Amino acid sequence: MREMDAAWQEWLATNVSRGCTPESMVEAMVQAGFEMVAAQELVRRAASETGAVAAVVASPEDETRAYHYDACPVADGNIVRAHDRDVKVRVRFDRPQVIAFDDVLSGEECGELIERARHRLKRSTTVNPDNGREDVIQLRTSEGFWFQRCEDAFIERLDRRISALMNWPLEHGEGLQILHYTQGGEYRPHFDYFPPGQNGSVLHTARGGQRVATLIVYLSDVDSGGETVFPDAGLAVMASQGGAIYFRYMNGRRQLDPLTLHGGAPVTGGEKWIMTKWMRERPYV
Ligand code: PD2
Ligand code: ZN
Repeated sequence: MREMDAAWQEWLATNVSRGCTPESMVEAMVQAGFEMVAAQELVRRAASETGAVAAVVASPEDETRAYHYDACPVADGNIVRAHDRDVKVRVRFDRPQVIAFDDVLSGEECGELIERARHRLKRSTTVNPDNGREDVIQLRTSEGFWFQRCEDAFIERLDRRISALMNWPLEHGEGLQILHYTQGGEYRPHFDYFPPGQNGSVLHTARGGQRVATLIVYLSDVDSGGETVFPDAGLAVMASQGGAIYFRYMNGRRQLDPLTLHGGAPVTGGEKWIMTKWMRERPYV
């Protein structure tokens, strides 16, 4: 494990004064062989020594403390105006922060997304925690297709609507992903954030930082099964065409909420189509 020396001290001081983000410095140090917790503490100290704002780096105490539920960015109210559409709020859940919506997409929009993706699907992957590679595994049995952010006028309209609904900048969003599950298809419980301290996460957070929130839009009804489940919160949300579920797992202190463990239950009748949007803490470019 790498140790602090004069060269790293100077590197830290220079980068803090240049205005580098704490996150990017921690990432570079982890890649160079520092332990995550040690790197966070060293960056925090360097930032406070030079008078920079240190609060943006979670201190080790913050990491071990219970998750702090700060204000959710999604607008209050029964209806949220999202760019070009009024979206109905069905359920708000505080711990974890989960919101279920109706009418995020019209039936025609759902149909168009399915038809555009249907012939371009590839078996879904998950991030290997050790090396960051994308592996095909039995825990995730769906097929997917990615649209580039704002790749044409139709996709741009949806990207803008979703960014407005999540109240998070468009540029911080990954592309829209379409997922298709056939009978028996499932996604076993997992976190959408990249677990800190795993080598594989370093690669995936280098672009845009950590994921902060997810929106899953249901493009189809499902005859039976296929609900999105939060096993530690005792919550299940049924798929309903055009509806969506939002959940937020990173707060302003950069803590991550373990109660957002979630999965896609096995589809036991019919098929399931969804679309996901993952938002990052910084621009995803
Ligand atoms: O298909 C789902 O309901 C589901 C559940 C949990 C999808 C994802 N996670 C995902 O794509 O991350
Ligand atoms: Zn997920």
